[in-house]
Amino acid sequence: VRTDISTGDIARLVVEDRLWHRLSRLAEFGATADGGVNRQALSAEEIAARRQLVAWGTAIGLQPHTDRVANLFLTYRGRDADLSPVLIGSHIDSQPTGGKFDGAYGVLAALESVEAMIAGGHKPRRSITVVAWMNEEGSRFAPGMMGSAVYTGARARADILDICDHAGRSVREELDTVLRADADVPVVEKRQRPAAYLELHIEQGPILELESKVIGAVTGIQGKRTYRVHVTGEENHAGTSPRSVRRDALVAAIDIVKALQNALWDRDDITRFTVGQFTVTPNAPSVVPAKVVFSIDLRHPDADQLRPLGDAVPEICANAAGRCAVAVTQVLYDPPLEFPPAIRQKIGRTADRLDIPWMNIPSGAGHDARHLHRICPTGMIFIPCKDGISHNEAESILRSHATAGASVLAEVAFELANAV
Ligand code: HGY
Ligand code: MN
Ligand code: MN
Repeated sequence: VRTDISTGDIARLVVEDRLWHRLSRLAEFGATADGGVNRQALSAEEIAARRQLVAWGTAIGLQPHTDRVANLFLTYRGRDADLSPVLIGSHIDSQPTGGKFDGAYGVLAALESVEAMIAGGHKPRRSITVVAWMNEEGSRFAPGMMGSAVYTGARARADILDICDHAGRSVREELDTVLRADADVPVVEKRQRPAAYLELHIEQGPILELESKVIGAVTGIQGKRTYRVHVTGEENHAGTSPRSVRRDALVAAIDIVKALQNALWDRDDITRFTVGQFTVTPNAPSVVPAKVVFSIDLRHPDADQLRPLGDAVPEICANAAGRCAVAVTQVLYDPPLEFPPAIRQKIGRTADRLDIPWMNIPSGAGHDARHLHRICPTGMIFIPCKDGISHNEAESILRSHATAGASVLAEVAFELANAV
């Protein structure tokens, strides 16, 4: 057993073919016809993918466990297993038209990192636990980052159990199904804070590619406020009801979205405003829409901008609703955050030591690292994705970049787990 701090010898034990094979294999769970994945949180596809992860982990001696919100953990026991572990991972749930790498890459590269340590007989002082967080994406059950939020105490388990998907299935029901499918995986509630958390992820933006860098040492995550807007009108006959008496929820919702777009437009294109979900009821061609429910995803890197922009949303909606009623509920308010420089600098030094071009980079996308950052020293590592495309079936990465990311993750994770 070697206990010295690795000087790149773990990186050399990362096996590109094994990592790439697993990325391709995991992408089969929920594979879509256009080359992406639809592996939604707590779905049958995700259950199958979990089983595959557990099989890969146990095959190399990792100890699997889960918790009561179906976060999945695979632990490589350290020399001093009583010490708090270093967690490394991401998520395996996807958007409905997701890519093969968002989340899954971070989990599989974490598994590869640990396998490289084991192959070289490198046993760190602290245990290293590979983690797949439940429902990061929040597309089936909103809000996202549910598993890491409950794990870190940002949300109470009781608060998420009755959240339902479009089909009316609740988190409670689906959690039961997942935990029954994993009946052979012990359910263990968190005993202690992690010593540190590292998340490797694709950038989901174009900067690394444009700057010809392979590794991003992530400085922080921009702020995000999400809302659900209910516009209520009155269904009526499309052929007989005069415009003068209509209360058309769709027309009102369009006016509201246009008013929001105008109010949130900024010259330097920093603000991110998205209406991604938009449902019309009864959604019948000859019925004046009675109800529209739509989502708002508002992001900004500056807390002093995000606050007033978000605070103005309810009034903008009310002023543009015409004769319809409108109700605006804020679903979450995550302020911008900055990761501790110490871990970020370790990432940069490791990339230098491995002779991999790197840069500091902010994250426009949200990640479970947001929640871990509140309870332990946390860092994120990015690799490029082609044209910065993500949340899209065309999402793709280079094999060499996948390996580079796993190499940096393995070295930094080992160093953190060996720190005295
Ligand atoms: O939406 C996000 O930022 C994350 O990719 N789910
Ligand atoms: Mn992700
Ligand atoms: Mn995502």
